[in-house]
Amino acid sequence: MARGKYTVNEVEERTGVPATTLRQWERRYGLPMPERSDSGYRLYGDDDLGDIRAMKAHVADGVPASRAAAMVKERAQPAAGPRPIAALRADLVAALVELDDDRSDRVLSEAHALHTVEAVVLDLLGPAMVDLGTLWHDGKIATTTEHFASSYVNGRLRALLALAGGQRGGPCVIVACAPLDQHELGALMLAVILRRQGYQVYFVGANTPVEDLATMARDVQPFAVMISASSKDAIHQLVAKRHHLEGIAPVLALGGYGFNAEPALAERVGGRYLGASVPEALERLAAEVRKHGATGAHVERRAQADSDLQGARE
Ligand code: B12
Repeated sequence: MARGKYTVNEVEERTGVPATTLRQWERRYGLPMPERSDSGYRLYGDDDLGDIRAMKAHVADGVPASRAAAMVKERAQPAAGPRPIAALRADLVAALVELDDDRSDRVLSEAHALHTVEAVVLDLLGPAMVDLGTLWHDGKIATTTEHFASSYVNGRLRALLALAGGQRGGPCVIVACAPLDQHELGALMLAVILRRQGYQVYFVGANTPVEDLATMARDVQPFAVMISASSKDAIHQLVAKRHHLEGIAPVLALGGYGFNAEPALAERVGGRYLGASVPEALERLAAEVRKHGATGAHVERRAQADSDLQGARE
């Protein structure tokens, strides 16, 4: 027998929550999720009524609707161990959609208490950005909301990058985005994880001119230059200027949304596509480090340059 027995108007009458609000809660927070009749009408059950009343009470107490929905869902689930990343991700997305940075901070504090930095970065912040991108792409959130969320996540990632320290002894890597590419969050995530693995990372960020990148590489002598590109346009910028990238470092690694869609384009830039997932990319990078035995050479060269400079100053 079907669980749903009340139409949306009947639920409005019984709970006092307007039908428009019920549909909004469903669209935004997935609560309640009524069944549908054969002709597509919403049919609510007694459990749904209970959830709606609980939600209404929380909202009347001043709890933001997204948090209220999360509280009702939590209550509906049997008490279990730590909240999984997927639940935290939904909560973070809801908080950012509400432009609520205090609540976003609380979700992230919980995430850091329960999970590794790698998991928070790659399984929570990254997918949350993709969720927000989908909401924006589908016209469900405003551009200002997407910018707010990007800027919030950017701030958190930069804090993590700073916390990971300078790692001056490790193999040196420059992380940059392709020319005209403003998407730097993926590259920033990569930079955080690289530092935590002991690499000495120079994070250059968005929209980096290739000529300047080549100049910088001559100066800091990196073991790898890692470039992120999120679109075909950005990749075409790299292809057009590929002569500046030749021999820029023992490893020229390419990645990001654009290369994930078409890995073969990496060859046209003269570099190597390391894979869509950061752990996979880092495994391949580590294999290159071992193959070149380059850590020492590059680090020593840099140390020599530093001490020459020091000598010149004395
Ligand atoms: C946030 C965002 C923005 C923000 C960026 C803010 C910032 N400071 O970074 C802003 C508002 C600036 C923006 C602008 C635009 N955006 Co935008 N944006 C996004 C969004 C929502 C999230 C991007 C993100 O952070 N993803 C999460 C990270 C984790 O994923 P990632 O970048 O792929 O990175 C992962 C891996 O690829 C890997 N990785 C990344 N780099 C590298 C490098 C190496 C070497 C390696 C090994 C691995 C690696 O590590 C990361 C972690 O897993 C995406 C949607 C999406 N689905 O991604 C659209 C998206 C990327 N944007 C898109 C578009 C079209 C635009 C605009 C053209 C929109 C416009 N009309 O103005 C402009 C372009 C601006 C420009 N010149 O670059 C499209 C791109 C489509 C395409 N391929 O051409 C997307 C996919 C949205 C869509 N579905 O249409 N955007």
